[in-house]
Amino acid sequence: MTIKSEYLNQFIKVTEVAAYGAYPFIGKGDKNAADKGAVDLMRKELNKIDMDASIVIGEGEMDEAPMLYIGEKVGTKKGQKLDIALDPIEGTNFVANNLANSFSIMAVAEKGNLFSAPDTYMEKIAIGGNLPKNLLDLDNSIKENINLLCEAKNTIPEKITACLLKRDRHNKIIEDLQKLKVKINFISDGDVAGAISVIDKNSPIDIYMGIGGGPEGVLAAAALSCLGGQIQTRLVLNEEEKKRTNSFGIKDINKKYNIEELIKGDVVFCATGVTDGDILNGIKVSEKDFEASTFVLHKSSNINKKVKNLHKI
Ligand code: VTB
Repeated sequence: MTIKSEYLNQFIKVTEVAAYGAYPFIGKGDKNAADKGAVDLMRKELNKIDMDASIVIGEGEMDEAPMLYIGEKVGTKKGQKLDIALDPIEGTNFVANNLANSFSIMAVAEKGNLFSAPDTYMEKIAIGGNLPKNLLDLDNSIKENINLLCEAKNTIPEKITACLLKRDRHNKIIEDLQKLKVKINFISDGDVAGAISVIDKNSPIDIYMGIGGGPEGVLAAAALSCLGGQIQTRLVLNEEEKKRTNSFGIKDINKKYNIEELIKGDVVFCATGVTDGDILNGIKVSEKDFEASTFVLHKSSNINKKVKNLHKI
């Protein structure tokens, strides 16, 4: 089974409307207000769609998120049974501070086909297409992984660019990469875009690594699975989270997940720019309408496009 292509424009509209919901909060210094602006409109739009869908990755668990919580049912309940992963605003700091590369993101799969990652940290390693399957492993040393990648790409570490979130927790990885003379491209936030950049022909990034959000890992995997990239992940839980693994439905907390275990079957991925960025323009508003730019992927129909849409306000 595949996701019916009639849904595509409706899903695109969901992230476009959500991005518009955050627009009034661009540069206003309040990331929670920006998030809420997006969540409110996103939920309304999702509930217009004839589908029987559940949120598997959303704003958090029911007791901490009033809307778009994990387990929430969305849609009219008529239509295909689907699972949804969403991040109404990926990069709330970027929106609050009017910085580039904030997106509203959603991935949709058929029921049961998305890994429901808890809202914890996740270790990730992602590489692009046309490389041997499961080439790298989180348990390898940085040196082993870089050498394997170099061998497969027929290049040398000096010519490899790695992308990482700039965080102190990555100091050891950074030190190892620097010893190997790998070029590092730091990002301050937004590791969905960071991980996807490994497959972008216009980006110099060869490998994405480090610890970011779990939900963001699954969203990145959704895009990479449409584009032929690879990602391996492992949850990183604190002591309190380890006690709650049952409620997360996770049996083995040390398990490494390859892309096929994060995303199965068909998938649709939509990301709409909120602020202007490297990949997409942000929301533009005129008197009567707003313009949104969206990156759209649909695995089974090989759709990989950027679209621009005008919506009436
Ligand atoms: C991560 C990353 C996200 O926020 O969740 C990060 O995956 C938060 O990390 O893409 P810290 O707790 O270290 O700040 C983002 O960068 C943006 O939501």
